[in-house]
Amino acid sequence: APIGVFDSGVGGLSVLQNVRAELPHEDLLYYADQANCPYGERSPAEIETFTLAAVRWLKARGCKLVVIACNTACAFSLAAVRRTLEREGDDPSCIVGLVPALKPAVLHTASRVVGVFATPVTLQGSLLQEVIEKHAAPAGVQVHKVFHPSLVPMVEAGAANSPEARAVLREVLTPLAQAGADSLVLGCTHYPFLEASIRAEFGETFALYDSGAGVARRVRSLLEASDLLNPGTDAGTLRLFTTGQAGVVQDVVQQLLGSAAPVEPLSTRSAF
Ligand code: DGN
Repeated sequence: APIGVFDSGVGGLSVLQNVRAELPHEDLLYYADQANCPYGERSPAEIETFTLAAVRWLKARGCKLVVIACNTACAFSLAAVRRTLEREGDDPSCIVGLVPALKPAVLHTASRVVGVFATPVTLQGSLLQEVIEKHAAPAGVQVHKVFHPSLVPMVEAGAANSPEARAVLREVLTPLAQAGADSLVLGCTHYPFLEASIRAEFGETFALYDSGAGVARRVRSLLEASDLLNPGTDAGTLRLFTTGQAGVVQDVVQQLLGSAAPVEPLSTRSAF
């Protein structure tokens, strides 16, 4: 059975790459909800509806585990999605969520000032608040939250390395550097694709943290614990589906993954 990976768009591919590297023999199904992207400024109720639709679709395609590779979708909705699945008789432990990787940044920062770069929903969400209270506050580490609405659409448009993206990054991250931050948590799964642009503008000013590798290790340990790892030795397959326009998404996927991967259209109605 495959592993399902879900995001509002192509951002979750940054997590998928980590899962693929950790578990190269697993088959993967990727669900990208471009019809509703970006999620960053939507209501928690809307996001929960989209997330449940995606998870149900991936489960209906036989996924043994589903990764919600979207911080925004997890910020308010992760617990609710798990509860709903449980009510429907499904095992909620088959869902893996994620939270901005603030914990390792707090552990390693020398300046004691850390930036979290994510969508407004993620920045206001209860999951990040819990991590701040549990790890940053007791260590006396200052957390600066930063956001810009254009960056997810730019990554979706294949413009992660454009002069426009670099100009936005300069605008958003310069105040952080001035505030003394030495660490930047990429709290949106689209943002690891901006790493080259961040480095081009800021060099080694910030140590960068994202959740991809941690999520991949968690997926491995959950599958091991339930004896669900694929015993085969062939390379796993990858199928990608979008609620948006397959042709457009395919070009961006190729750019981000560095290899051609066909994207199949998915009717939004069939997801409900
Ligand atoms: N990639 C998503 C995240 O990690 O928050 C959100 C992108 C979006 O839809 N704004």
